[in-house]
Amino acid sequence: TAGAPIKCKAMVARGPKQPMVEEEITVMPPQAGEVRVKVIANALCHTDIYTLDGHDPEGLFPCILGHEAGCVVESVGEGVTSVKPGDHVIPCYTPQCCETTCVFCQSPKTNLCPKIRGTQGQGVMPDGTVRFKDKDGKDIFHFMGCSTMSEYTVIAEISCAKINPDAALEKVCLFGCGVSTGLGAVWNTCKVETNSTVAVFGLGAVGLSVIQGAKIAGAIKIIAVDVNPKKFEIAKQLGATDCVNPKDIDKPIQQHIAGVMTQWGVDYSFDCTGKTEIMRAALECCHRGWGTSCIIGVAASGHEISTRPFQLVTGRVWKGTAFGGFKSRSQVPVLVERNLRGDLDIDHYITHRFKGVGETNAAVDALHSGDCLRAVVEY
Ligand code: NAD
Ligand code: AHE
Ligand code: ZN
Repeated sequence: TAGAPIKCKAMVARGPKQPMVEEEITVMPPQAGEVRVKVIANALCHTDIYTLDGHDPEGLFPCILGHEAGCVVESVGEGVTSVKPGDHVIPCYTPQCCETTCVFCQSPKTNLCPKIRGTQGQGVMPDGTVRFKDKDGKDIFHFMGCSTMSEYTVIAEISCAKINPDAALEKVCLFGCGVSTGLGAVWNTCKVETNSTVAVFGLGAVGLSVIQGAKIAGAIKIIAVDVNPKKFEIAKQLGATDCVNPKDIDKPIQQHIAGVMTQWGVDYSFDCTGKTEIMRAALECCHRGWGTSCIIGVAASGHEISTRPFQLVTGRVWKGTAFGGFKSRSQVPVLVERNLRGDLDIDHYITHRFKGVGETNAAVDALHSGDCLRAVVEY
């Protein structure tokens, strides 16, 4: 049953473009259909920084960011049946209500359960209120239904993926966002086939997991594109066959890929940069007649994509993905099992480790350094 309020440390984002502030906050008990969790480790994703930097049209302040975490259930609210105190869970910003009346959960075509999306975007729990109070008793907003830059947080039961407790939470937290997204974009959203050719733009953890997923899917040519050549070594280790820096090419990168590196373009391409001009290049380097380009990157508020409609008339397909199309509560535990069995390694993404929630700003600095794939902060 739900307990008393908990006082703990959290990083509060007070406003856009400001460092987060370590504060003592109060985390209220979970209400009906909610779960209070102790966060064991949180990894930074570029999307946290995008919202902190003021680029998210849904960004609200003050808020507690963070959405890639490994947690242990502390207490549950009324009516919660799928998890109990002590269970290990990964909070998922794409929930899965599994209700027979949810046409999204019932469809194999999507993972976009809309059950709590409205309130999630407003920074509140499904009943319209928050569970976080600052030291003056003022409300702090939630973020992406997770808010894991806090020693304790409250999430909806339908956002909890219950995982095997044998998995190290400070590692498998990565399945909460970036790595799952890249793998799923390849396997679920695009269904990349054996012998396909692939181009990946942006070699952060998301782009590199696209490469890892494409290699597992049997792609024969994987072109890795980044303006930071320091990313090429790990890209090759994960399966990239060719690496290219657009700065070294004297023509638009799409013309180099479709024309020089391949004859007609690639079967599949992925934007993992969030930059709309790169999204265009990714579409335009696709194969005439069938090439499919998948947008994964999140573009800044106000930025829009464009291309000549002729690109689509001549058979290219533009699509996008959220959380790689994975249905969170049923499929995240399967990814964790694959990792435990040793056939889905993710250790290489963790380049930086920090201790204590108060070190989260140092992790942000690391992510900006250009050498960082994932910085994991253990609490
Ligand atoms: P990251 O910052 O670690 O990686 C981005 C990479 O893009 C960097 O290596 C950078 O050097 C490279 N890059 C920047 N400009 C470039 C250019 N002009 N050409 C080629 N490469 C360029 O970020 P990440 O954590 O890997 O996330 C990547 C993107 O995916 C972000 O936009 C993030 O918000 C988004 N994202 C989306 C989902 C989803 O569900 N759709 C999930 C997770 C992350
Ligand atoms: N809030 C932004 C959109 C942000 C966005 O697109 N988020 C991705 C996940 S990024 C994870 O690192 C996503 O899955 N979106 C689907 C959803 O329902 O939020 C905006 O433009 O308003
Ligand atoms: Zn993310």
